[in-house]
This record gives sequence, C-alpha cells and structure tokens, in this order.
Amino acid sequence: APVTEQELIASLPAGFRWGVATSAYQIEGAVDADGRTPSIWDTFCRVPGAIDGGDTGDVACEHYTRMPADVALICELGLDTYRFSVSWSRVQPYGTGPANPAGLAFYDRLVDELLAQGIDPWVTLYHWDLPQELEDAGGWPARDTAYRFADYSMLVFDALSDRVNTWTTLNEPWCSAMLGYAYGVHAPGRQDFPAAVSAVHHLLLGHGLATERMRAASPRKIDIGITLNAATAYPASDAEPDLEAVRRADGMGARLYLDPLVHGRYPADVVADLAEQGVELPVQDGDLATIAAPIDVLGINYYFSQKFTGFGEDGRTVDADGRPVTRTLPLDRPRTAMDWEIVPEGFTDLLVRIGRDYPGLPIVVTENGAAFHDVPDAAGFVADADRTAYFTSHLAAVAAAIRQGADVRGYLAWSLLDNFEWAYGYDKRFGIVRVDYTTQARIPKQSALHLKELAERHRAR
Ligand code: GBH
Repeated sequence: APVTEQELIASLPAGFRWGVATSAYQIEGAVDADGRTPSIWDTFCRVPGAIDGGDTGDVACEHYTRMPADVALICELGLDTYRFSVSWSRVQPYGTGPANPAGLAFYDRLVDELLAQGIDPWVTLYHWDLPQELEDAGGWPARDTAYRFADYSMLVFDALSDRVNTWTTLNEPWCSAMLGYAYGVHAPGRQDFPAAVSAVHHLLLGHGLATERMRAASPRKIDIGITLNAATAYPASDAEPDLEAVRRADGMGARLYLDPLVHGRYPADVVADLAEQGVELPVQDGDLATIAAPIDVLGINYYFSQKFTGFGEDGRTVDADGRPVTRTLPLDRPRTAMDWEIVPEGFTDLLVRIGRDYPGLPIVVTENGAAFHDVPDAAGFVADADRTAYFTSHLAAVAAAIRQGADVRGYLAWSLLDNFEWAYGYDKRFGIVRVDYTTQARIPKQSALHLKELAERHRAR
C-alpha cells in the first residue's frame, strides 16, 4: 500500500540527505570563458538535427556568472546537499596537460559559496562532456581515455578535496557508452555497438583508476562512488521468452556495471550474449581488480521502469536477423512530458533488489525527477501539482524500500533548474525552479516549496 507523507517522513533515517543535482553542460553556459575548450556536446549540438530546436548549451542558465544567486536559492529551499558536475575541458583544456587555474577557480568559488551557506558540496567528475580532443583521439572506446580521466580527476581532487567530502566519478556510464556510441542519440553520435561495448569497459576502468588514486591521495576519510542509471525490468508474462528478455535488458542495463564494480567480474550470461554478437569487452590483466576498488556510496538515478517481452509483434521470438527479440510494452500508466511512464513501485523494487544482490553498499538517490508541461502564471509561478505528486510518490517509494531493508541514505532531486535536456533541448523542463530563458529569472515552483517542507518536517520530527 502506498505510504502517507507522515509515514514516509517517519521511515527516512536520521541524517538522511535532502538535496538537488545539476550538471555542468546543462546549466553553465559560458562555453568559451576563461580558457574552456569544446567538449563532445559543443560539437554534437552543431550537428544538424541532433538536438530538438537546434538548441545548444552555449548560454544555458548562465550559471557560470549567476552561481552565487543559484547557491542562495538552494539555501532558501532548505536543502543540505548540492551535487554538481565539473566541466573537464574547463579545468583541463584539450583533456591533457596541466590544470587551467581560471577554470578551476570557478569550482573553487562554488565550493566556498556552498560551504558558506551550510550546503554540502557533492562533486561529479564526469557528466558526459568529454573534451573534443580526446574524442578525436578515439574517445571512450580507446583505452587511453581511462588514464586521461584518472589524471583529470586528480587535478580536480587536488584542488577541492580539502573541502569536498563526497565524490562521484561517472554519471551513468550506460548513457555515455550506449546513447553516445551505439544509438548515436547523445554525443559523440556514433552508431557502433562494438565501440560502445569497449566504451563500457574503459569508462569502468577510468572509474577504478580514479577511485584508487583519489583514495591513495586522501589524508582523511572521504566518500567515493559512482552513479548508475537503473530501473526495474518487469516481464510481460512468465513465459520463458519474456523472462529471457528481462534477463537481457537487466544484464545490459544494470548487471554489466554492478557486477564488475561490486564483485569484480562481468556477468557470464551478458558476456555470452555479447560473444554471440561477435563482441568482446577489452579486458586486460588487473582491470577487474581496479574496477572493483572499494567504493563508499552507490549513486542511483531513477526515472521510470518498463515491461519487457521476448515476443515480436508477429509472435516470433527472433527478429529478421535471427537475434532474440527484446521489446518494451506499455504498463498503461500516466506519462511525463518525456513520455516516460510513472512507475514509483519500480523504484522500490530496484532499491530493495540492489540492497539484496549487492549488500553492504550504502545507496544515495543522486537523481530523481520529471519533466511536465509547466504553465507559469502571470508572475511566472508554476503550480506543478504533477511534479509535486511525482516527488511525493517516489519519496514514498524510497521509504518503502528502506522499510524492506534497503540502505538508502539520501535523495537528490533532479534538477535545481530547468536546463538543457540534452537531445531534447530546453523544451523539456525538469527544474524545481523555473527558468525564464529570456530574462534568466529563477522562480521556485510549487514542487520546490513542497520538497522544502518535507525536508523541514523530516529534520524537525
Ligand atoms: C539523467 O539521465 C541524466 O543524468 C540527466 O543529465 C538528465 O537531464 C536526466 O536524466 C533527465 O533525462 O529508454 O533505452 O533510454 C537519465 C537517462 C533515460 C537513461 C531513460 C535510461 C531508459 C532506457 N535515462 N533511460 S532507454
């Protein structure tokens, strides 16, 4: 049964984090400022047809110049944690060589501003914006990029680790690898499945190398982790082909990352599926031990879940190429503006399952949120009952997971601001704060005020 707000507040542990997240390319703008060089997203946005409306991150929310006011906003909303990402090509132009002091200085000021307002800074080192030079040298399918990432991570770590306690290496490596190199819908826009599978391994290797080096360099206790996108895959029926479709979807979407990170081995069934397609993970001696370097926190980004079937529309279980069918079917739920179905129990099931299959790993929800068709009133205020209900039902889903044994330590809403929603441009709004892209005015939505109230009630209980 769905839990009430009262029950959800009672179920969340003491010290539970209440926060909000963003990423560099989605909000900063100022793409040429202070020595920043182009990332793969600057390039991809120039490909005709790649981004809805031809939008780019050139200006975005002008967070680069409006940062102090944005931090003040987080403080006003009573949130205790801010997760942001660092633009690699800002702090290390061209992806190699020494740090760019002017670029690093922005994050230095941001961290100081957050601390001055009593907000805990949480750094994500990589949220999809690879320096273009490194893509030109092969990108994530090239092994060298993993070493470049570890070097870059240390530049940021050396500058900020005296004040930043929580570090995420990568945001959603599945997206970087699959959306970027296999499906071609994200930068760099390639459609090469074997290259994408190499990218998976090199992203995980980069995570492991950076984790080992940050850990070794840290004189004090810090929390290091990675953020994965994940969901619950439901079978359309108990028929063998449907269960197989779930196994494959969950294998490629979740276990391909969780198993090496936690257990130090790739899932044998997924490796076999890949081999059947003539594709191999480019593992070298020692890589898996590096990838399994101990982490302190697992970040989970959750948006929605799906139902899978192994039967094609024609009822057959193989497609024209003789490959097994893996197809999604509607769960017949209300949808967000992204056309994503709203499935809060998929969140509970996911968190409980991760707690069971990968025990001993504290989880923080590093993103959860929804885009809706916001309608501002004359004053620019958005009474977003739909987004408010989304947050409440998903927080209740987290509370339910905790009561079933999942070790969830915090919840960060996606996102602080309406922002550049990647291939969808500015048309899709995920913010708890409305951004007027003409004036750059920020106005908290009803959902922001509701999160503020829930956080206050939880703290005061
Ligand atoms: C997050 O990605 C990003 O971290 C964030 O930057 C972004 O703004 C936010 O979500 C909102 O999109 O149907 O095959 O794509 C989430 C991307 C979208 C990845 C749903 C998994 C489901 C599988 N997720 N996707 S598929």
